Amino acid sequence: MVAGAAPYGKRGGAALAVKGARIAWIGGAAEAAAKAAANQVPVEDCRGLWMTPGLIDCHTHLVFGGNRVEEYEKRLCGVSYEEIARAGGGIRSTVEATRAAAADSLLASATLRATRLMSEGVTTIEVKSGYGLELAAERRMLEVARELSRRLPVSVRTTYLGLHALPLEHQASRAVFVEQASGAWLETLANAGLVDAVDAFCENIAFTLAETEQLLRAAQDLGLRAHVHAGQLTDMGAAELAAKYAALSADHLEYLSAGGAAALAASGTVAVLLPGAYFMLRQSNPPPVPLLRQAGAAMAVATDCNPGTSPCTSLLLALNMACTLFGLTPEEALAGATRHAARALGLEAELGTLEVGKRADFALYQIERPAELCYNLGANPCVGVVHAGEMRPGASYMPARCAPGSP
Ligand code: DI6
Ligand code: FE
Repeated sequence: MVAGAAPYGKRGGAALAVKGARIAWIGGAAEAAAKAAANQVPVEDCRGLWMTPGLIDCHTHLVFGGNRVEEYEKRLCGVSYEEIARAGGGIRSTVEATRAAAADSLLASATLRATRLMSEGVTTIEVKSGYGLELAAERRMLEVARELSRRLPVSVRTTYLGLHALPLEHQASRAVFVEQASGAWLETLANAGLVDAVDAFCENIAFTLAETEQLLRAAQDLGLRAHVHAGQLTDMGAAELAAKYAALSADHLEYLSAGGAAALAASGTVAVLLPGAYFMLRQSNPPPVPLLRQAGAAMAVATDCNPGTSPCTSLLLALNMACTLFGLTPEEALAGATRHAARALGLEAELGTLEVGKRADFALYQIERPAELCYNLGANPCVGVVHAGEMRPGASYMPARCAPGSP
C-alpha cells in the first residue's frame, strides 16, 4: 500500500527499492526486475503478500512494574475504576511497583511487551512515563524506553507523562507536585534528552484543566509538543485545551463535544482512539466518530498498553475493536495505525506511508485484502518486517508459497 487516491492507497504489481534506511524508489515489478539485474542488486520476491508501512503504536505505557490482575478481578465483581482509584489503587499501585523495580526488570518486561507488538508489524512505539511520579523513577522509565530502541529493531518515541496521578506523598501538597512535575523535573529530563513530548491525564480523577495547562505551557516554553489524555471519563474541555496548544494529539475522547472535535480539526491535533481501554472498562459511549469525521479531524488508533485499563499488546486487536466498537471503517483504522499515527507523533514527514525518501519501515502480511488486518480476532498474519531498511531477524519472511521461484 502506498500513499495515493486508490482505496487503502492500494497499488498492485508494485516494487520498492531500499537504499540504506530509506525507500529509494517505488515503481512497477517488471521495471524493478530489469533495473535490479542491470545493477546487480539483490531482489526479494514477495509475490502474493501485502506490504504496508510499518505499523505505529502511538500511545502506550509500555514500561511499568507489576500488573493489576487483582484489580481486574475486582472490577469484574462490580467495583468501578474510579472507586479503585479513589481508594488508592489503580495507577498508584503501579506507581509503587514501578518505583520498586530495578531498571533491568523494567526493561525485561517492557521488552516482552514490545516484542509482542513488533511481531504484528509494529516498527515505531510511543512510550510514556507516568508511573514514577518522582524524578528518579520518571527518569528510569524514560531511560528504559530509550534502551528498548537500542536493543530491539524498533523505533521508540518517549513521552514524559508528568501529570498522570497525584502520588501519595503529595496528597496534601497538590500544587507543589504540579509545580515540580511541570517545572524542574520536566526541565531536567528534557535537558537529558529523554523527552520527545509531554502528556497529562486531564480528568476529574486526575488533573484539572488549569494544572494540565501549566504543563503544556512549560512544554511550549521548552519547544516540546504535547499529547493530552482527554475526555476518557468526562468532558472537561481537555480537547479544546489540547487544540489551543496545537498538541500533537488528544487521546481517548469518549466524551467530546462538536466544538471539541472542530477545535481538534482546526489545530491539526490528531484524535487518538483507544478502544482497548474502552473495552476493558466496559464503557458504553464510544467516541463520537461521526463528529470527528464531519469536522475533518485525523483519527489514529493505538493500544494504550497499560496494566490498568488496557493490558493489550496487539495493535491489530485494537484495530478490530476500533472498527467493531467505534465504527471505524477498516480503511480508517489502518490509516489510524500508519499515516495518522505518524502524525500523532509529529513524524509524518518520515513515517506512516510508503513513499520515496521516507524510512524503509514496512510489514508483510499473508492476507487476501487489507481489511483482514482488522477482521481477524487474535490471528497474526504478519510474516515479515523491515525496520530502517533491515530485515528483522527471526521474522518468518518468505513463507513457502512465496519463496523465490514458487508459483
Ligand atoms: N488513562 C488510561 O487509560 C491509563 N492512563 C490514563 O491516563 C490508565 C493507566 C492505569 O490505570 O494504570
Ligand atoms: Fe493512556
